[in-house]
Amino acid sequence: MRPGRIQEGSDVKIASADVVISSPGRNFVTLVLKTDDGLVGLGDATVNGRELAVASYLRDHVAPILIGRDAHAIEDTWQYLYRGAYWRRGPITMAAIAAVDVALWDLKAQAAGLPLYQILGGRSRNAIRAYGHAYGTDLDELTDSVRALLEQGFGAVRVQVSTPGIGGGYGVAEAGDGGYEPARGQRPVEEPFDPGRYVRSVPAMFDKLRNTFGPELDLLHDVHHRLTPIQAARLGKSLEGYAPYWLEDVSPAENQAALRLVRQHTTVPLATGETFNSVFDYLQLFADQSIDYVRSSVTHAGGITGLRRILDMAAVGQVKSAIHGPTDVSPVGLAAALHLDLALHNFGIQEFMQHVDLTFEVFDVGYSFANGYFQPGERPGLGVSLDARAAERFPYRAAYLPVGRLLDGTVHDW
Ligand code: EZ4
Ligand code: CO
Repeated sequence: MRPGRIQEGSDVKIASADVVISSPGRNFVTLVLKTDDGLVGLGDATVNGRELAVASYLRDHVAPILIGRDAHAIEDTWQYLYRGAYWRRGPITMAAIAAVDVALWDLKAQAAGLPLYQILGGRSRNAIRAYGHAYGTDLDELTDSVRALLEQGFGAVRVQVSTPGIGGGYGVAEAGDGGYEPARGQRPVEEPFDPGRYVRSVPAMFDKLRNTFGPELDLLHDVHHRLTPIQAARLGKSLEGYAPYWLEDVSPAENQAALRLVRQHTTVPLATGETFNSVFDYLQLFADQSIDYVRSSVTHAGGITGLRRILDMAAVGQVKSAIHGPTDVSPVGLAAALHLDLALHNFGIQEFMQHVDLTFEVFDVGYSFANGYFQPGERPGLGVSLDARAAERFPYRAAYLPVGRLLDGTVHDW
């Protein structure tokens, strides 16, 4: 035996690694791995507004070293890309690793002839509860938007409304846009924000919705990193009577101590982590018991291998999953989330923002949604395929998320 080399891997090798960038409704970066015995595995590597950076990372630096590797050695490949690069973590690196990881899980499950959730441990539940996105430029529009989701069967709804006197607002679509986000334009648009007016307006939103829809509906709200810890603590206290399901990203969460302060002042459940990409981003949050839900996506947190590591650690402190599922996570990334959701013990809820119809001209999916719940489907692997010829009809278009500014012009969190 040659020291330092794994000799007895499977004899299935990675034969090719291609990156497909397409924009059926919004930009997606998809890694396509083929094995020498003819299977095709897919991984999502989409980083919203930075798509070409992760595509280059994969094409220029990862694809060449994947060819010829054992297609079944998932953990070894994960560690090889993570430790082997020397430069660890960060959203671009971890999205690239995620794409490789998910494509390898897809291949392994296909080779076994099983849907991926079976390889991850099998069902821990019958179905996957999801929350939808409601929004409005005023409370009446928001109420109509919630009603539309109730008609689709959702029992949990994220609610966002424009701040009176400011307009716009995170999570609120412009008229005729057909949905908030995707990012758009050759340059970021700039949006105003005022913390005082915002914090005063949110209780009025919850008041209206609780009065209209009663106590049973689960109401979620995303602050999108915009408050200081003490502002966030005050907002949490002011909402307790309305029993929100959670407040998300109340303050910029790279300051992990901030959430300890918020926690000391409110019993409103807290969710964070969609911008995180590693278990190390969560260590203090878990140690302090300052969050209730992990919001990382499979796509941005090192794939199934990376996210499962985070969620197993979360489980020790009764923290649950709430896997990120915006439209900038592709159907491949969403399918990976759904297989993990079904298999995890500490599942909480799954985000479902709903891709536009155009997206499904490129991606054929085996998952389904009905009456507020998802099923990942019973196709072998992830259950998603990509039509490469259709993808060519939708070339990349530069598109950026907005930049936020306070009313005096200071750059703020968006
Ligand atoms: O703004 O995915 O909870 N969901 C979110 C998302 C994020 C986008 C950023 O790319 O906050 O909609
Ligand atoms: Co969010």
